[in-house]
This record gives sequence, C-alpha cells and structure tokens, in this order.
Amino acid sequence: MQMKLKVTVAAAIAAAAGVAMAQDMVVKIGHVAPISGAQAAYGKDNENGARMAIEDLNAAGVMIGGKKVKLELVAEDDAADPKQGAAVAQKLCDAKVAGVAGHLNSGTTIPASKIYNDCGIPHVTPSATNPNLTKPGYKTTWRLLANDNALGAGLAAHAADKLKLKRIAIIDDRTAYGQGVATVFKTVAKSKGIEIVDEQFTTDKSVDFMSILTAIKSKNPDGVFFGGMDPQAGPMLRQMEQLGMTNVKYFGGDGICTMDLIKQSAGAKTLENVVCAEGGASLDKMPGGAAWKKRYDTKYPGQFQVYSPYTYDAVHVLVDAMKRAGSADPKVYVSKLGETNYQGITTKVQFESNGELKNPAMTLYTYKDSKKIALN
Ligand code: ABU
Repeated sequence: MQMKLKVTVAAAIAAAAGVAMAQDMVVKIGHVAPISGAQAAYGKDNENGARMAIEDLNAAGVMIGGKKVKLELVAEDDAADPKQGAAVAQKLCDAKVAGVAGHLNSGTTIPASKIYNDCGIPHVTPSATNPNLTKPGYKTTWRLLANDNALGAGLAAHAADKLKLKRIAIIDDRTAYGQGVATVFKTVAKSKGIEIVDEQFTTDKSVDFMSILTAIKSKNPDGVFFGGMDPQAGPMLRQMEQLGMTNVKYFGGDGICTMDLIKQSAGAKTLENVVCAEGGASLDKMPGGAAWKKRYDTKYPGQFQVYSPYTYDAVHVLVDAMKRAGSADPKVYVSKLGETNYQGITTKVQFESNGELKNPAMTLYTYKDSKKIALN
C-alpha cells in the first residue's frame, strides 16, 4: 500500500514536471551558412558555434519576461549561393524564428538582410564582411566583426609599410566579398605607392589558376592579393609553387585565414608566404577564448575554422537583447540590440547606430610549419 502511494506521488511529481516543461516557451533561433559545397567546412564550424551557444544557454536556463524558455536551433544551408540564401531567409521568416545568426557569406547575407528587414527579424552576421551590408541602415542587421574596409586597408598597410613591397597583382573571385575586399586593398595599396601590376578574375568554383598565374608571373610581382576563400586559395598556392612563384607574398582577408588553408594547400611551401587578416582578436587574446576553444575542440574535434566564436556570440547577443526586452518577439526586442553591452567570447559587444561593431580589433596571421600564427 505504502509502495503504491510512493509510486503515485512520484508519478504526480513527474506529471507536474511534465506540465511545467510543456509550458516552457520555445524560442527558435535560425542559423544559416554553407553546409554543402566547397565552403562546407566554414559553414559547419559556424553552425557548431551556434549549436554550442544554444546548448550552453539551455543548460544554464533562460528566463525571458518571467517565463522559462527553451531555445531551439533552426539550422539551414544556403550553399554560399545568393539565391539560396534569399530563399532560406524567407523560409526562416515564414517559420517565425525570433532571430538569425548568419549568414556566413557577404554574397548571401546582403540579399538576405533585406528579407529579414521586411519581415522584421534581426540577424547578426558572424562573418560577412562586405561594408555594403550595413549601408541600407536596416535596424535588423548587425555585424560582429570588422568589415573589409579595415581588413583590406590593414593588409595594404602591412604590404607597403612593413614588407616594403612595390609591385602587387590582384585576383578576385567576383563574389561580393572577394571583389569588395580586393577593391579596398587596391585603393589603399595604390595610395601608399604600390603599383598594381595586374588584375585577374576567377570564380568561387574554380580550382585551376595556371593561366591567370602565368600571366601574373610575367609581370614580376613581389606580392599577390587574393579576394576569395580557401577552396581557391589552397590550390592557387600549390600552383604558384609549381610555377616557381616561391618568393611572392600572398595576401588575403579572413576568407583565406582558415585552418583548412593548411589542408587545401597540401604542403606547398608558398603557404608560408601568406599574410591574412581577421576582423577580431586572436583566440588567445579573446576573453576566455582559450578555454572556450578547448570546450569546442572536445565537442567538435578537428572542425574549428575561423568564425565559430562569433556565431557563439551572435546567439548570445540575440538572447541577451530578448532578456533585456522581456520578450522574444522580434518587434519588441529588436530595439534593444542597439543598446547591447554584452561581454562575449570574441569581445565586449557594443554596436554603432548602423549595426557595425564598435571598436573592432584586427589580427594579421601567417602560417609556419603548418600552424597559423598571429603577427600582432
Ligand atoms: N568575410 C569573409 C567570408 C565571408 C564573406 O564576407 O563573404
């Protein structure tokens, strides 16, 4: 009899807990990046960062407007394709997510930003760096790292002032990111007296660069700037080695500044000629960065690339604004994003009125003995 009573009480407690759980408000957060195609390694790294943030927040317990909240990640793949990026953005609007961490590429984020603005959902990009993203002044668009005005200018200053280079050739992949960062580099490099000896173009699908590199080699440059991503930069470095361009410095923005560049360049010595720039502090200078990276590596061994700390912070920044607003309704909490003062992994996040990060850091890197090394 006593046993039966115990079972009944336990069942009542479990049922009550079940009711309480059923009453938890579910808040959906979208994440978008290329999970398929040549840029999938970047996308998976970004998604891992967002997933880790959701898991950490749920484990710690989130209260919004006095209600217990369960966060759910809605992860989407845009394949780095602008049309697919727009379609996925509309899908997330229709799914009524509360906010979006993404997208990864400037070419997908720029068209998606209009869609999010039209449906009133805030998105925080952890990686898209084309300065044009914030030009329309949407109140739903936020960026967590320095843009290409800083990256292109920083690389040009390093080429001119530190390395004293005089003759640089430029290649870009004709994407919003590649073209944009190359244009900034070119303008600043020229203003510093560097001669742009050649300009060549490729695509974000190409892997054979022999003809454009042969044309560039004939101009005898002391540096090449590439506006693009690592699936192109890796083979390009291998082909530069094959053509004997072993003393030519190789510059690029954050798109080539990945761990995968080591793999993609497949042992080419030209990897050590790379100087690349990221729009934030190096992990060991990020507050709590080293400890965070250790946890990430345990959860997702061998998958770290570049931006996962930023997607982690992007989710936290959205949830922080919801908490301060006491609401996960985008119409209500969107205004709180502008007042963000959030200590993240990457930095203390505060925004300019146009959605850009206040006082972003920039770090230059090179590669030595198959390791990525910060230069500042
Ligand atoms: N920031 C480089 C990679 C992403 C992008 O802006 O396209």
